[in-house]
Amino acid sequence: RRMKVYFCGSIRGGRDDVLLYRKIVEKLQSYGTVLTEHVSSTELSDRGEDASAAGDRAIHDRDVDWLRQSDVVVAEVTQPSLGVGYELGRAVDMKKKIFCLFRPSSGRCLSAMIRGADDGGLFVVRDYSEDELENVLEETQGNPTKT
Ligand code: 6K6
Repeated sequence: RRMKVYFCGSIRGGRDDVLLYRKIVEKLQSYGTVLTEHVSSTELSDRGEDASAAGDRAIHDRDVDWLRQSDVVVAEVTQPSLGVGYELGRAVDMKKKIFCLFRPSSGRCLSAMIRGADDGGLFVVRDYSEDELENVLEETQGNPTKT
């Protein structure tokens, strides 16, 4: 069975990093099924709207359901997003394996509630720069399950 990856990235929190999300999702797709491909859609604005205007409750319920089904959660947390923070909190409660990727070069300081959640086990925060992306994503594959 192919591994299911839940990718988190900012939508209404701001779309500045969408091209990076695209690269991450493309790489993750070589490891397994990415349930949340739309997060990296360049069609999706920061209002989180595209042609399929699903209501917010439907989005929330579907995403929580996907989160439950996922084997691993990968979040790009440089652009602050309430939705991503919420997903990570829910994922901790579900005891999922979580990788948070943060770029210090942004000049931002990551929330203590994310940085401080790193337990060196299920929840890992990884600082990286864009040129390290490939290697960092490989680290999210505990045991290589490449296609
Ligand atoms: C409709 C069709 C495609 O996208 C939409 C509308 N918006 C969302 N669709 C799916 N997931 C969403 C949507 N808005 C937020 N999320 C989830 O929350 C994603 O999984 C992101 O990781 C996260 C972003 O939260 P905000 O607070 O930055 O929007």
